[in-house]
Amino acid sequence: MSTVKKSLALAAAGAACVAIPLSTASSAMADSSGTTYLSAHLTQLNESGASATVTGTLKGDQLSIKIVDSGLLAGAPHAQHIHVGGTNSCPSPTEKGTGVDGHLRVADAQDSYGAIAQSLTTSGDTSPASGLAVTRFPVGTATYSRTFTVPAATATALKDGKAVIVQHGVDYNKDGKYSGSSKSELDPSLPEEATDPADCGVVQASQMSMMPGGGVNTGFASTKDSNNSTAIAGGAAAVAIGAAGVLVMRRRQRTNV
Ligand SMILES: [Cu+2]
Repeated sequence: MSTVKKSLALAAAGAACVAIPLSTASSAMADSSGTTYLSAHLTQLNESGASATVTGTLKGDQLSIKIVDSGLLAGAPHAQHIHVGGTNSCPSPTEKGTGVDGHLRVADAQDSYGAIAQSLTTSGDTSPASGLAVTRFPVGTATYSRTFTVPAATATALKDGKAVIVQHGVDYNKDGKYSGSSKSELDPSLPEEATDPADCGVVQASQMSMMPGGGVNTGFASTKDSNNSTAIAGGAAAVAIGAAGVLVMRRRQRTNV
C-alpha cells in the first residue's frame, strides 16, 4: 500500500523532472522525429545517357522515395532497385564488363553495388523476388514515387549510406526497344539490353532536411519542409529573400512530428 503511494510519488517526481528541460537550444537542431533524409544523383553506366535524381525519407521502417529520371529508353520498362553489398559503390562509368561489346552486366557490377535489397516496383511486392517484374516497373522516362515498408537490414543500409540505387535497361543499338542476340545473364528470355545497368548512384543519408540549392524558390509552397530545417534553413532563406512573409509562415508552422 505504502509502496504504491511511494512509487506514485516517485513517478510524479520523475514526470516533473523530465518536464523541466523542455526548451534547450540544442534540441532544435536534432530531428526528434527520427527521420533520415535521403538523396542520390544517379549517373550513367554503359554510356546510356540516363540520369536520375532521388529524394526520400526513412521513418522507422517506412521508406518514401521519389525518383525523377531522364534519358531512359522510351516505351520500355526499366527495372530499378536498391542494391546493398559489394563495396556499396557504383562501378566506374568507363568500366568494361562481360556483356556484348564490353558492356557492363549486372553480374559484372555486383562487386561494386552488391545484390538487390529492394525492388522499386510501382505496386505490390518490393522484395528481391520482384527484381525482374517487368510489368511493375516504370516505363520510359518517368517520375516514380512510392512509400513502403523496408526490412531492418535495408533501413540500416540506407541510414549508413551503404545503399545504391540502380536503374536498368539500355538501348545499345538505338532501335527503340530491347533487342539483340545477346541474352540477359539474369533471365535468358530477355535481351541483355533489358537488364544491363543504365545509371547508378549511392544514397546519401542525413539527419537534417537538406534545403536544395533552389530551395528559396520553392520556400513558399514547400510547407512539407521539415520543421527541423527551420532553425538552419529559415535564417538563410530569410536573408536570401529578404521577405518577412517567410518568417511569419514558418513561425505559424506547428511542431507536429
Ligand atoms: Cu538493380
